[in-house]
Order: sequence, then C-alpha cells, then structure tokens
Amino acid sequence: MFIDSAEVIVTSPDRNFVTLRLQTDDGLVGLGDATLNGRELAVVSYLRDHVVPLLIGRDASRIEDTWQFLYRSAYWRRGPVTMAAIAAVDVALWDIKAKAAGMPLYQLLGGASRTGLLTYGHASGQDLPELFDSVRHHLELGYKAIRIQSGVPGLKSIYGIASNATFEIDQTAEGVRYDHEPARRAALPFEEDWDTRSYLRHIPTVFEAVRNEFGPAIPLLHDAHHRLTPIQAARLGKDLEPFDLFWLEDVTPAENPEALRLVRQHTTTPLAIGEIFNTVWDFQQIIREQLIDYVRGAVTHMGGISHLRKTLDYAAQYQIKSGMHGPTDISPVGMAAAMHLGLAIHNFGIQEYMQHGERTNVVFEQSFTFVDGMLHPGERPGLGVELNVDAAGEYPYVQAYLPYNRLADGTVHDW
Ligand code: KDG
Ligand code: MG
Repeated sequence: MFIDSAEVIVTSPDRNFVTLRLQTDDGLVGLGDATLNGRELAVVSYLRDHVVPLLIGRDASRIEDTWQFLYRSAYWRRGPVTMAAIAAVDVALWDIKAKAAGMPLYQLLGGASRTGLLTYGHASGQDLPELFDSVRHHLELGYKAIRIQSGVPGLKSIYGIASNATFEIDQTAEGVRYDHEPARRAALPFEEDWDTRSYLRHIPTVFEAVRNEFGPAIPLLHDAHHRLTPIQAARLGKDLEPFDLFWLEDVTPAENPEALRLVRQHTTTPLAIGEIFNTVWDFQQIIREQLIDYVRGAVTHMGGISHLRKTLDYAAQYQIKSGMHGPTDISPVGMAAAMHLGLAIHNFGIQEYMQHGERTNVVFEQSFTFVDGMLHPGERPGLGVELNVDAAGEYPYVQAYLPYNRLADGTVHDW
C-alpha cells in the first residue's frame, strides 16, 4: 500500500480550512487537517513544498516511521507550522489504515472506552440577559456542559463573545451560525481592547449570576485566554471557587507553563491549558508536577493522533484528562480524529464542540452524531469524513486574521 498522490486542498466555506488528501495505489483516500488559524498558507507551503515530495512512493502503512522521519529529518523541530503539517500526514495515514482494515478508526486505537463523548459548547453574551439566552439555547441543543464568556463593562470587544463577531461573508444566511469565530476576513487584524482589573472584578459576578439562574449542577467552564499574570490567575481561580468550575482555561500565557505552580498553590479551581502547545515536551513538566487537570492539545496542532496519544497516555499516569481543543478552526477532519481518539483513551475528560456552519458540512461529509450533548464519531471505516472536492473548490482561500489586544494606553497585550 503506497502513497500515490498527496494533495493540499485549501477551502473557505465558512472559514479557511487546510486539508491534506492522500491516495494510495489501491485507491484508498486518507484525510488530515492542517488548519492553523490566521497562518493557513504557511502550513500549505510547508506541506506542498517540503512534505508532499517526500510522501510519494512511501509505504502508507508505516505511520510511526513516517512521523519520526518527518519530525527528525527536518532538523528544525516543533512549532505550530511543522506540527500541524505532520499532524495532517499522521491523521491521513490513520484514516487509510482504518479504511484498509474496514473499521472505524477508534477500533484500531483499542476500541471504545465509553458510549459517547461529553462535550461543552460556548455560551456568551455582552451582558447577563444575552448570556442567559445563550446558555438556554445551548441547553436546548442538548449540551450538558457549557463554557461561559461575558462582556466586561467598559470594554468594547473582547474574546469569546459571539455577538461581537463580524464577518465579510454573509453570516446571516440561513443555516450559517457560529458561536464565536474570532478570525475576521480582512487584510489586517482587528483590534480589541483589554483591562485586566475590570475583567477580574466582573467575571466572578457573572458566575454567581449564572449559578443563581441555572443551579449548581451544570458543569461550567471559562477561558481566560492567556491574559493574566500568575498572581492575577491565582486570584481569579480563588474568586471562582464558590462557583465550582469544571475548569479554568489558559490563565497564563503559554511561554512559561511552570507559572502554573504559583496558581496551583492558591486555588483548587481545576486548570486546563495547551491549545497552542505542539508537543509532549510542552506538557512534560506541568504533567509531571501535576500543575494541570486537563490537556487542551488538539490532534491538529499536536502532531496528530500518534503524538497526542503519547501525551495523553503520559498524562493518564498523573490522573490528568483530555480536554481536546475543538473550536471552529479545527476542521471536521480534525474533529473526527479527536472523537476517535477520545472514544478510545481511558483518560478522556471532555470534548469542546462549537459546531461548524452549513457550507462546511457540505464540503466535509461526516458520519458523527451529536445526541443529548454526547458526540460519537460513527461506524464508517476510517475517520468517517469525506471531502467533497468539487464543493471545496467553490470556496477559495480568503485572507483572515485573529484579532489582537491593546490596553487603554496603547500597549499591545496578549490576546
Ligand atoms: O484560533 C484561535 C481559537 O481557536 C481560540 O481562540 C479558541 O481559545 C479558544 C477555545 O478555547 O476554543
Ligand atoms: Mg481556549
């Protein structure tokens, strides 16, 4: 079973996606997601110019060997572009192997450890009435766990609020709905504003109101999106303790994960981190020292199923669970890979699931189900996702950037 063709397909039905499509000499097709939000074309070039030529003629069954070859032969290791490119190859090869075996991929990963995957959705609002409506909407959709993001008085536009999002494409078209897609289709990144003191004062009042309205039982999550210093993060964790969060995410920036030591000393609020991490080595210390409770790594950005599985197996030894990143910038191919892995591993925690738009669901034909707040990848051989190449061709790449933050005095701040 040899790799006969390797194609990198960029499509932008509701947003940009980069997909690697491998085909073997016996006609099996494997897909891998290589989408890196706002930097998509860098991965396209990495794949087209430097990886695809190495794949043609390779034995498609040698997944681990191909991973090690791509990782080690480049010399320049790690980083989001490299690891997204390797992830796409890895996932496409797993897809092919499972199709060759005639099994859904989770069977090759050890079979199902559960009947479905608990998910969380994104509720948000500029103010409490808008937020409560959004929580109710998510409950109606079946979600059993909900992330809460709120506007902050005095700030015009901040991360995570669906009603902030503006798009060049027609987001009001029937069927097109994203909870929150932060990347905007424009030539320059959009500027948002930030004030940590206002945020720290406001967020505990939001959780108090949500608990009063919706009760103590529902698992609630929150994303601080890399904006706090360790001591600020410690205070937020402490202030949120009465509201029993499922997790508090990305409290400090990714560069110093050991900063979580200080946070940990002050709070029992569970911590999740790692959506922008790329390798097991980024997680090594914080897993070993038990500084986190959930690994946020995505298959798409962590070198694929092979490498994220190793990371999660390591985490399992320390009672740390998965919380795989699942925003809309993970394509349906990346989401399917996450679902198969999540179904198979023992230390699954929760899966983020934001739901793609209608056009995306036409370009990517999928077999997963979402019933009563639980995802399941389905029983089709492989990942259970097929790329409709003709439909993909109707939506060429559109330049889009993630926003960035400035403080009131004009200083650039972490976004
Ligand atoms: O591309 C950036 C988004 O994926 C990110 O902002 C979403 O933080 C995020 C989350 O937790 O889903
Ligand atoms: Mg996040």
